[in-house]
Amino acid sequence: MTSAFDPHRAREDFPALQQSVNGMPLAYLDNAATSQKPRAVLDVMDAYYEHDNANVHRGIHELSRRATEAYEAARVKAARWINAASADEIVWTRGTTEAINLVAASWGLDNIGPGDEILLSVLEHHSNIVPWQILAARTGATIRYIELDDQGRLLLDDLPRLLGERTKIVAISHVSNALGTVNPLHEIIPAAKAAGAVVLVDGAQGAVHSSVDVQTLGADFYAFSGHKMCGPTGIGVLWGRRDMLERMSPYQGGGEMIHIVGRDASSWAAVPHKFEAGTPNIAGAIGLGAAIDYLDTIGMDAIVRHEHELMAYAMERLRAVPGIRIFGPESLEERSAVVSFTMGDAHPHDISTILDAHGVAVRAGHHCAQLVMKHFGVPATARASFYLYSTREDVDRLFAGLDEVRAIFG
Ligand code: C6P
Repeated sequence: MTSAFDPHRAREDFPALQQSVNGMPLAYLDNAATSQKPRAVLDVMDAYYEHDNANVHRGIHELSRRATEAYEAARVKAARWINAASADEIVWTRGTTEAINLVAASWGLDNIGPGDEILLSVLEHHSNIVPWQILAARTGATIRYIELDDQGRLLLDDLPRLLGERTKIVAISHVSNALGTVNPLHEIIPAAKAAGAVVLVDGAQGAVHSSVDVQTLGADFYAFSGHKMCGPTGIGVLWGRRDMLERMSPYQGGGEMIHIVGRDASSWAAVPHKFEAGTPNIAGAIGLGAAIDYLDTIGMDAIVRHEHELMAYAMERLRAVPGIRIFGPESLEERSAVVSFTMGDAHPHDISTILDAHGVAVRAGHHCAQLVMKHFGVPATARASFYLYSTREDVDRLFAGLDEVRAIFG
């Protein structure tokens, strides 16, 4: 299956990729923001609403039984996707952001106090900074940062100095969304663990482009979003080691997360339901399950190989563009399917607007990573990001658009 992978064939599975934008066939290169959805996912979600729509875990009737079965089957698929020991370790959330907020509010408020330290990196997305800042403000804890080198790689030599007995948690991204840097988790996690810290991995850009095995990774929490890996928006996963989840307080109170409710106090349902108050995103979970099935038919090995080849082609061409500044690691081995760049005096918003006129979609801005922009002394970059259905033709279209940027801005 993997050797026969053809991105042109895969594109046919994605209705949104069949359209023209501004009179040109769409070259969608904003996959780090969100991926397109294959027909298989759209069909499964339609079928759920057309035939099985009911609330889960609440009714004994046929539709509720079907909805519950499909919803819980998706949890098993999500567990398999990251090789979790059990589906009970999969907590459905709205996405990576909510998963991190859940840990900061629940584990954090129970375990962090004045003088404790939270270790982050300058590479982090705002979703893996701001929840910790809120926690630090509430508890009197201090936030420390792993700094970056001039290629946007973590300065790991500083780790022994940064990790100490006060470090209660290390919250680190698997892959940077702004630069594509793949962080060496195999070095960071053992060092954090040796210092006695809990480790959370922001896997929003990690679980999409690589096989994740949380049992060998050694972290305590891993968070990811369905919408970046062919699934719908509004659904994501917090994986937590079962013993951690069992010791944690609930995040929100409401229906579904309780065992018994009394007048003054209540007891909680078992994990993962303890963290899933209220009617969940049932169609979203089922859609993410279908996305995992779809990705399984292609195989992560094929996706990784394809993205690697495409990145090699894109980087070779990009490096030859006059006036371009490319951010992030030079080595493809340290980089995921993302390339951030600026061009001379052209503002990244202008680059994106010109590319859009050519039907090429890239993101421009700070990418919710303002600390990264500050490190490089720029307000924004343009960012092209690839996925399984991206092709060399997409890359060529990007270059044709950049030619025009050069023609306008010199
Ligand atoms: N990055 C991007 O364009 P949510 O929004 O909860 O699904 O994911 C948040 C998030 C957390 N961490 C990382 C590393 C991310 O890349 C993202 C989402 C998108 O780069 C939208 S800002």
